Amino acid sequence: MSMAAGLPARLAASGDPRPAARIVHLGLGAFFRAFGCTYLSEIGGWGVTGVSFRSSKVRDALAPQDFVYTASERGPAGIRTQAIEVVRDILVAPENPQAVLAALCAPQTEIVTLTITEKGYCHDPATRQLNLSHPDILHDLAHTEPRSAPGYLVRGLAQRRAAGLAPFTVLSCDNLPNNGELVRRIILDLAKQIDPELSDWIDRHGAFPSSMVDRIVPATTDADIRFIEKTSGVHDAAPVHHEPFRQWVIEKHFLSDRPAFEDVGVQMVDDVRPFEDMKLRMLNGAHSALSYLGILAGHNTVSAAVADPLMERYLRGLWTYEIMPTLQAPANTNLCDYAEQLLNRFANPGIEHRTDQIAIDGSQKIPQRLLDTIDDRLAMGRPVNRLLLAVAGWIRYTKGCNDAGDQHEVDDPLQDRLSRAHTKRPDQTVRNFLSIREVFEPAISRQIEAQLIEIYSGLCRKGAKKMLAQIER
Ligand code: CS2
Repeated sequence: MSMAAGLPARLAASGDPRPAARIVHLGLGAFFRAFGCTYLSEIGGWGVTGVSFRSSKVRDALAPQDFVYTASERGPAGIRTQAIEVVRDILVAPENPQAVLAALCAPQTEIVTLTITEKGYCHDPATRQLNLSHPDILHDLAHTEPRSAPGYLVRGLAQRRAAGLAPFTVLSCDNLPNNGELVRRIILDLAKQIDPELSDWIDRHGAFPSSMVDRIVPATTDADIRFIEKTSGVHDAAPVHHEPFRQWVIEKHFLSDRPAFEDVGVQMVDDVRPFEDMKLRMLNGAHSALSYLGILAGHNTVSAAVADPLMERYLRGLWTYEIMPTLQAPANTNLCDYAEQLLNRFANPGIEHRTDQIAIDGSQKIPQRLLDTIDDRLAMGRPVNRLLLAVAGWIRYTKGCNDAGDQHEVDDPLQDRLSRAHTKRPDQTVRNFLSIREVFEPAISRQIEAQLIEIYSGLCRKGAKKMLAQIER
């Protein structure tokens, strides 16, 4: 351990040759650093230019250590830490939009990967259409220096076209169904507003493979930074940690050269949908349910929530009776085994995954995580009571306090609308929520109204624990 003036040495590059940046990643947060970058690190030859849309925090932390950071796997077998050297630069979009456009337009940029979160697509979660009155989209229509991720993609593609370059492949890695098709439509719709010929060019020459991504990555805390310092003697200002499990399923459709994904266990498929539906509904749907009901019942982490026998029983029922019957199992996958594996992953004591981290942006997550499943169940004429308890849990959570009366922040792009929807009368509150068109489509609202009012009223009166205990009756 090298110490200068009592301080641990700063993490630095190993000195091995580092790959040139051929991928631009929009939205470089802990998830992609602990997921995509670990795959790329094993594949070799593909470096990444990261882009941050809001804060300069990750860039400021990583620039002094040459964008090298540690990724620690925490699982039953202990902790395994590796240095990841694939990130070559991080650009902070609001500081220098031209630098981001230049990276997108660089001839060596072949792929643009995205983890911009659900709200980054500037679409209506219920209809999955670009929201043309979104303030960032209005801005991007009027200015050539964009603010939104779709704006950067469209302006970047426009510059490539003008320079006589081929488009880049756009690879969405967000938890949205059909994420490739979604980003394609959003880009084409925005491009059409700017220049219909540009939209045609992108449609003819672009590629938008969908992908399913999966690894549980909690937010990094100061304690994690101290832990790395204590165990390795090196100061890493922005380490990431993650569970051992990872799964990446990508559609084969790329424009040009791409990393040899299959060499490191990535599944390259023709149709990612069965994988996406399984993961979004079973993992993310359960995550959202556990997070809202868990917060109401006083559980701060996913592992604490699943250690509660009421929660575990509810979760098993949710998967077995309400979610799994809506799914077509992907090739070589047994849904019961998948559920069992999920429960083990959620219980991982090495991963402190906060329920309030998952609770963020519920209005953007509920449609694909819970409402699509409810829609399918209703079409089958089958019960949806556990799914509705999760939706009711979200509504109750957005009141800003748990069952014990402890206050919490609600972080959501529709936050004002959500807090205005709360009234003293549970039935009116539910009606107000169901009329939020960005989240609930009218057809589904009509069908679930009466039962949701009943469950939500019960949740307000009795609390989450009692509702979890009686849900099967
Ligand atoms: C979580 C996901 O924060 C959330 O909403 O449900 O980030 C989840 O941990 C990942 O999708 C796991 O792959």
